Amino acid sequence: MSTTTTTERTDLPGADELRQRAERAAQACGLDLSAHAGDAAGRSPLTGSVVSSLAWSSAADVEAAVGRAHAAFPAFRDTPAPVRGNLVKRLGELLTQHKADLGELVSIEAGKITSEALGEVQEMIDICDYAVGLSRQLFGRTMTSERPGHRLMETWHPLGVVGVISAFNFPVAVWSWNTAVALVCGDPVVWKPSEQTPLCALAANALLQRALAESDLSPDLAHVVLGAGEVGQALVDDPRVALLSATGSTRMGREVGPRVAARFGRVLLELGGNNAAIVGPSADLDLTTRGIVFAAAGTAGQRCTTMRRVIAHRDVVDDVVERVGAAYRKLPVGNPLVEGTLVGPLVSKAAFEGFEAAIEQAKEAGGEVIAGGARVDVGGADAYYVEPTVIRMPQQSQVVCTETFAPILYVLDYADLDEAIALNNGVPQGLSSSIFTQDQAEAERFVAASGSDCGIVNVNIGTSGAEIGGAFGGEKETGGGRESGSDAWRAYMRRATNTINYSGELPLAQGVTFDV
Ligand code: UN1
Repeated sequence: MSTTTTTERTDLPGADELRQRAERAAQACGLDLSAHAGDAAGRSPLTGSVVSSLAWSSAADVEAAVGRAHAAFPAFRDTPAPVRGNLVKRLGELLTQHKADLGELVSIEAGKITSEALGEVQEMIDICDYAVGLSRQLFGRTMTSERPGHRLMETWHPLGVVGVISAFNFPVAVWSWNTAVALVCGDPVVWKPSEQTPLCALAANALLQRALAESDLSPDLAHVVLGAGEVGQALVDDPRVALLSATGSTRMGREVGPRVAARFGRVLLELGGNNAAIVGPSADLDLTTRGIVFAAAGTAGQRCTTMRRVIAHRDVVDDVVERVGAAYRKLPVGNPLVEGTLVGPLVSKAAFEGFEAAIEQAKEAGGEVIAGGARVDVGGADAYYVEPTVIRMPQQSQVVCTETFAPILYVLDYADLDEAIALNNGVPQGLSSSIFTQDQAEAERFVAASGSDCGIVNVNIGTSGAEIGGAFGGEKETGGGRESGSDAWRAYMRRATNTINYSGELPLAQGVTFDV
């Protein structure tokens, strides 16, 4: 049964119109498309039609970009942090001005519904605001010394070139988390976006280039390199890239992490998630249902924070399944550019195949499909729209422990909270988690050290849609990195510990004597 409910949702723009819309939006952001023309075809997941023909970079181009960024570093390092903050302030203003343009590109290249695409640009504006404030708050500590007439202090200094590798699902926001913070910290950025979303990346970078020019700063402080394997590898292996911040699959992180470590570079990894919500017996089930449906079906299940598992108490599991199933059957799937659509396309054929295979495996493991499960006939043969799917599972089998980047929600049940927490933690990934409960003791147990083992632990809210003010990232196979707010900025700077002796004597630490 198809869940599409209106013709607008099935009437997608033709190939020419879609391409024109993408080009207009990119040009409105100041992108000179002719300067990037080439033969790599970029396709929109809305219909599978070509929306860009761009030149991909070579490994030599990456080397040159890193070289120019590296050469621009010393002057930028010496630019006062609040002046660097002014640059980011200007970027935030330009993003505000071009929110609709960039949002449209995000919809066209990543397939997000308009509201979520605009939300992504808002997230960029928010991190710029945050970073501007941060530019006056790159605080170090002072410590008491064990020696008389001495003082200990920490100073934080710019690190060097930051390499950013980002994924299709947050094609511009993840860059902005890294870039806004890196820039106030005094670091140039070289960015390899997803091959799926090159126009978004070039358009966002065009806005930053404009902010740089207006701030009389070097254009070499920001570069985009387009391409796949060899381009990413060149960035990973370049010893001048002081920090590599990579978002993507656990498989990618397993490769990138050791390579950067082998050259003693720093790495910040934001990898897979397999996020669960526990639903306690006291949960407000109206709120819970809304929280689950947004987190599990929103963005067509393609956030790393997407809710993939519900672990509901035996007393409420049937009710939860019924409510979530009913909500899923009404979800409008289709053209993400029209108002009212809540679920856009999957990004690719491979994503669709992963969706189908996971449903088959779940059925083999005893799963019962409660809602969804089928492809929706929208956008033609080269577009992959699916019904968000709920599957009741008898236990946490292999397929449930695997991240499938599609809107599949597995429902498990539990008898006591310890069991629920063990299920929450019983997967290799550790990004996000939540509990829906009105029992304060349950909530406290979930957020305590012996509760959820994830980097994000929420109460009465879904697993996705984090604000930029907190540190974002997770544990275990999620990679351990933290981006965005709180003190995540420290990853983008180097710390020096200074001991200042104003005593006129030379007492040694630990009481050591060494008289010469
Ligand atoms: C991602 O899916 O890679 O918390 C990032 C969220 C968003 C960011 C997701 N603010 O869902």
